[in-house]
Amino acid sequence: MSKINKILVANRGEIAVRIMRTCREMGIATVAVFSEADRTSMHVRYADEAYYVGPAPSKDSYLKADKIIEVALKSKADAIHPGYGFLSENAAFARLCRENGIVFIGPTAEVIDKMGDKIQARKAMIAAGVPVVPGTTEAIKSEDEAIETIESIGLPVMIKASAGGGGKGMRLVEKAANIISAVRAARSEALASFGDDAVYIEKYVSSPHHIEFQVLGDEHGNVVHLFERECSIQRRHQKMVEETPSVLMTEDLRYQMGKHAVDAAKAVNYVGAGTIEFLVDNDLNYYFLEMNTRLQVEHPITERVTGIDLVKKQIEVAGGMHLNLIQSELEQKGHAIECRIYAEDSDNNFMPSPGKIHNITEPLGLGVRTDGYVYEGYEIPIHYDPMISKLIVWAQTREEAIQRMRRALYEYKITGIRSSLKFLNRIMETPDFVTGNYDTNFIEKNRKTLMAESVEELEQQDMVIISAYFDFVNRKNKIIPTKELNPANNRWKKYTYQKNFDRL
Ligand code: MV4
Repeated sequence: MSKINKILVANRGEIAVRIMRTCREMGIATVAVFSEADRTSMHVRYADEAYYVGPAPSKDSYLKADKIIEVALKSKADAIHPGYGFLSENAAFARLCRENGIVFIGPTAEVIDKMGDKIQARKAMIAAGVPVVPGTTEAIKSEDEAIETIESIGLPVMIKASAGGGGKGMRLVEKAANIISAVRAARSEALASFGDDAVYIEKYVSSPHHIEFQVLGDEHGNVVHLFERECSIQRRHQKMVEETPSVLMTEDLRYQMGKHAVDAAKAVNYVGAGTIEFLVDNDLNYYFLEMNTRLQVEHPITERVTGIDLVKKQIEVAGGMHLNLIQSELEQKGHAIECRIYAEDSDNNFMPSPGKIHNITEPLGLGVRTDGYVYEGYEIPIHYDPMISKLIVWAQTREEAIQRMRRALYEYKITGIRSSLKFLNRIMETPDFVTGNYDTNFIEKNRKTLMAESVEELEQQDMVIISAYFDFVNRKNKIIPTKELNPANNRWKKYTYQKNFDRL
């Protein structure tokens, strides 16, 4: 047992603030680290102490393991929380913490290593009786071996980098004639990206759902799962919307997958918060895909339906405490949805849109949570992830949660930069989302309607301006007609508000 009194948060942005909020509730002091580009960032303001660690590029600051350890020692932090991204799944960093007597809030370096190697992870899962996608259990040694593999498991297949994950270094092979060139391409891409050219082959699962289970483990061998998250709404391996429970799930399937998620974590003596990713096909067959050994971006929806603070649990078990959770007593209450707000232009090929936040008004009210960090006048740096906020809603039913999300998106205003707010609203209005009839092809399948600017949407934009204007006119108890549909193109006419303003 090690008492944790002070935590260094080796991260930035919304997740750094999220972690520090729990630290504050637990009476734990916080240490921030920041790069040149983050001098005015919210996590620096929020922390009890903050230390400069280097220039703007991540590799010179947030990825500088030695520098971060040095700050932890200097500030007498007992533990380091790595958040997600950056050093969160870096086994060498976890080892370095241990060697310096600092608690790494996460699993052991050995477990990070094992799960980071997708071939090793597959082997461990097979040994634990967890279903994996049919395919090879060793790295492909020769081109002949690749051909033999497709002869035994059939086409199509996916070639994947053992050191990869999250979609990097993947190749789909549909025709036998392409296998050799695909293996070569995957190998060289893997070598270039990860310094390791080991690849393996899996049977291709078409139109799968991405469903993941949250697990928690402690040093005393206790492991529970906190149910699933449906994460199929992604674009280029970038998640946009997550929800729990999954519409696809039955009680029986949840029980089976949950049991396998716990078996997976137990097989590697997992300590901390982790995620078991599954692919689920249309016949509800499910396969272990990979394990993420970190706190995930989408963790708040799990917190909302289970009532458990995942960061608090991470800190407790990292200090050697018992989990104190009993599987049979855990329940999913109601429905939670998360929308990720990116600083990007959804209507212009999702181009990043860094810049200064002119105005931000976040939604409030029943069942709404926002995990963000930007404020009025803040300039979003170009060097990091473009995600600026997460909007999480909860309601008793899925239908009500969707309505609440629409309401919250309506209230959310960000000016000065482009954001994905409009795009998210279109997702909330897409019939396949509303009915829950979607898989990982959702964005591609609904591309046309997701990109179109509907009349309703233009109306809503107009309403934004009108409601702002009402603040003024209401004082004189006078409402001026402010909108008119242009019959020529069915679009709302732009108004000269200034003129009306002058008349008052
Ligand atoms: C697959 C697959 C189909 N069959 N593996 C993409 C991210 C990486 N973690 C694994 N991925 C996939 N692996 C087999 N054998 C389809 C995907 C995939 C995907 C998975 C989850 C969520 C979105 C996805 C989008 C495209 C492809």
